[in-house]
Amino acid sequence: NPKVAVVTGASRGLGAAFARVLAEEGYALALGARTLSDLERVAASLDAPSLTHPLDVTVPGSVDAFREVTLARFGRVDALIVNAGIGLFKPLEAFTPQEFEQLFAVNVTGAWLTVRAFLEPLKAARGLVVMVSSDVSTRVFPTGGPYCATKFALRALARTLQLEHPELRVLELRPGATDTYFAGSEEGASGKEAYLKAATVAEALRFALRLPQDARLEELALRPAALEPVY
Ligand code: NJP
Repeated sequence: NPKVAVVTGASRGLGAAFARVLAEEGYALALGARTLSDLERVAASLDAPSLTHPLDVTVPGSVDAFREVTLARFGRVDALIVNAGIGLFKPLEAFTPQEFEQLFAVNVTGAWLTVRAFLEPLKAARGLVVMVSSDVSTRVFPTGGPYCATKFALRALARTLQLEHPELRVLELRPGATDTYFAGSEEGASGKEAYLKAATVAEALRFALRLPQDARLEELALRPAALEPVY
């Protein structure tokens, strides 16, 4: 039986690129996002056994249903890619309470609900959990306050998960600016020529998958080589 990987936010952008690398590495795939038609297009482009299921990570029942169909089809989970996330950037006082809460609902609560749902099968497989955070999980910038706060929080969750479940391997994957549909953008839109390609970030996942299992790869940060470094 092939190893099984679960990817949230797999319908486009980084999640679709992670799915491609996982398929190439021989994993069967459970792909979730809200837009089923986009998910199905991704799945059809992959040479791997896969299931697609509508998933809203902010809704506990939706996350649990995704877990149930995954286990019913594949019976195990070896890797969980906690990738679904949104971005919104403006000065602190310009956020509405709804916008502020939605960022945390998807990026933080959604990540926690996802990990919680898949924890038992992951532990049984001594599996890999990849938390897709950001290069801004340890720094901030104007207009980025709420988004950075969600990624600081995700880093805290990743590390707590590792402490509480040492049989897992928890990787915090930290991409810098990447050319996706993030924050209302379009893949390939002008102005993002210097950004990382999603496929490049996915090579970091491939490295983590191939690394001998005596290592716990805790963190990987990537920044676009064409942009000035920032720390
Ligand atoms: O963004 P995008 P990325 N429940 O918009 C899904 C982080 N990151 O690939 O639900 C379930 O192309 C959405 O699908 P749909 C970022 O914070 C990025 O760049 O159908 N899924 C789509 O598949 C995020 O954690 C950059 O709308 C939900 C996917 O999420 C991760 O990378 C830099 C959902 C988003 O695809 C992937 O983002 C960085 C929900 N409630 C970190 N809401 C960057 N791009 O520059 C959305 O540091 N999705």
